[in-house]
Amino acid sequence: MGLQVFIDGSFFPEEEAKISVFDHGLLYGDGIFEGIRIYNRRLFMLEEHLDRLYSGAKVLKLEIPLEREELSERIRETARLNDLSEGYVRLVITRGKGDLGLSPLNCSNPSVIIIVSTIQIYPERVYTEGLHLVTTSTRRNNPDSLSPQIKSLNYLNHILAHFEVVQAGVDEGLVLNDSGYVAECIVDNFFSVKDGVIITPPTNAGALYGITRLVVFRLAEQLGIEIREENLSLVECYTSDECFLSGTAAEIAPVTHIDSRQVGDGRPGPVTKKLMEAFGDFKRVNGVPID
Ligand code: PXG
Repeated sequence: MGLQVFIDGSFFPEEEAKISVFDHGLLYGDGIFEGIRIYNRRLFMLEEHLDRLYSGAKVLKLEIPLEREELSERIRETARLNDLSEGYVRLVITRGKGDLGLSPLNCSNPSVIIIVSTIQIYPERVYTEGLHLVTTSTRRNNPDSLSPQIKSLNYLNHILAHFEVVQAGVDEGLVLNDSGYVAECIVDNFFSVKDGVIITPPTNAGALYGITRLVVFRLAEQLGIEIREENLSLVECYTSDECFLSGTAAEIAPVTHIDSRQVGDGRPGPVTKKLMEAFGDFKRVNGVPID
């Protein structure tokens, strides 16, 4: 049996899982999403993902048609049905079907889509050897235009940055904000380590309030490693002792080269390795069981 996709209360086989061409998610990118991991038959950090989803919906005046408890139950049901012990949940809320004008007021029924599959965005080797980054000329959205805190269905900013990564022949991009400070990576949060202290850009510098970033804060605290939110310049990144990134798809991954400069000794650093190990343990036992 192929994948079973949840759309608005029913399950459909992957090939038959379709939405209207009049859905404003398609026509205008009007909607939001979450990417959630399943580890060991548990939905990792589910509550935190739902917090972010419902906050984004509130900003966009998007009425999620399911109460939080019911949505949570539907996600568990979809995960069970697809029987993946290790997997990835893509939860999408679109504005729903409307007419060809952009007004969301014409869309009376937002859609809920739940896809459960797998995801791997980097090859295995980067976890032992480290990622090479390039600073992209595409900058993070200015919060005055579209808050980077909203995980919207419009990722064109990130897609343009991704083209630059491909052109440079590297693994990932470092994205700056309008002030020239590091915001984050394209779909990950970014961290620098200097003299044993972890520094990461504050969310008001254009970093998404990442759920894995939150886990990094918790693990650092448990491990007794100081972690601070501060603006990071490129010079500070180049001269870090070590760097790493975090994200639902990436987990925690070492960064060893930025713009053709070697970070530290060019190998994954000790703080990064400690966090990766702690994350490996943490993810096995935390999360909402799908059964
Ligand atoms: N910044 C941005 C812009 C992101 O989109 C993160 C940081 C990391 O946040 P989390 O909460 O995941 O730790 C993201 C996450 C996908 C995909 O399918 C994208 C993300 C996560 C999972 C899958 O491209 N973005």
